[in-house]
Amino acid sequence: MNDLRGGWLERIAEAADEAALEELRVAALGKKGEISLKMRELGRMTPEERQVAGPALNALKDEVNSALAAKKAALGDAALEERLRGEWLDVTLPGRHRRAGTIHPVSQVMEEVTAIFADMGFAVAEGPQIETDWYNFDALNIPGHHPARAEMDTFYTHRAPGDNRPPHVLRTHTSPVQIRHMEAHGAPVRVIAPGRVYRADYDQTHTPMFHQVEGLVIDRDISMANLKWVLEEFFTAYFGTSVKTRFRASHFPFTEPSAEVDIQCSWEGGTVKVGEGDDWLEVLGSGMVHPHVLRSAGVDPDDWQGFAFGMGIDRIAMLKYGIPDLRAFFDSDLRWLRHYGFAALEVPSVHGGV
Ligand code: 2NL
Repeated sequence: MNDLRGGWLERIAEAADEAALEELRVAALGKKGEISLKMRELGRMTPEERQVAGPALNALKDEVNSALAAKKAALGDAALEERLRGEWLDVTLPGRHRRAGTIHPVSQVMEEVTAIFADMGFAVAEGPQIETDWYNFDALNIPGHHPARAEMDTFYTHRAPGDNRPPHVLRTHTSPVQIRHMEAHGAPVRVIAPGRVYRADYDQTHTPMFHQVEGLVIDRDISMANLKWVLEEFFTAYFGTSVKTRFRASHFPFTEPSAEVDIQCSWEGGTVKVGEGDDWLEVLGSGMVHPHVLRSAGVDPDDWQGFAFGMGIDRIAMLKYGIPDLRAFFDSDLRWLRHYGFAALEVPSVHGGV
């Protein structure tokens, strides 16, 4: 009896998993299990023998049953323990950082400028970046010998020998967009033309690709007074309520008369602040559209007149957001944008010279 007991308890203690334990249960206490068969033998014993063997077998059966139950619980605990070790999760770890993209300052300023002119009733016109030299120069009253047309300043597309199509250029301003607009829709006109333009120039204040917004208003009696109001309204909205502007006589082939616009600024320690001080910074060219230009675009200058203006987006972005080197716009990256914290900075500044 003792061998029987020791044997089963030992095997139960050594069972590797629940399946092995179940096999042991069947082998010991199942219908044909060893202990069950022993209990069946009780019937063939004498009453005296049975009085000894009966309680002993019952006790053994109880003991084996509780050993099985205890081992089963232990195996279950061990399995849970094992799973918990594998599925361990450190909820105190910091989250995974996702870097957010930002709108490029030039794009943002384009949107700001567009929104301000939209409030004044201007529509947005768009056109090709590769233009014929007619739309880019001739229609704008820029003669063939003008220095701007020289290959030094303008990117010309390649022409194979014998290809006699008119020369094409990367547009040097967005004026051709407005010529096309006048040609397609006639007068009256109230549009702006924002977009990329190209000039063969590269230093701290010039990049070969930059951004411009031009504006054009044509109607029966549009005057310089309307031009002045629209531009003052624009600068007030863009830079803040108190920026002073100054109109200075100038010359462009496509406008007559012509004026350049300066905004009030101060220079201190090599940085410029817009809207204070006694200095002036040139930001825009403008004038009354030359009759030759209107005629080139199919608009009769005896019936219609108007104003046009052009300004550099990159320049006004630098002024508002304090970016010292124009090249940083185009050959830099997010680290640079973040450095300038691309939200409006308190102190707009550019490099020491303009
Ligand atoms: C500048 C000067 C200017 C214009 C652009 C223009 C367009 C048409 C007709 C007449 Cl369709 N003029 N545009 C006029 C005056 C000046 O730009 O310094 N821009 C940065």
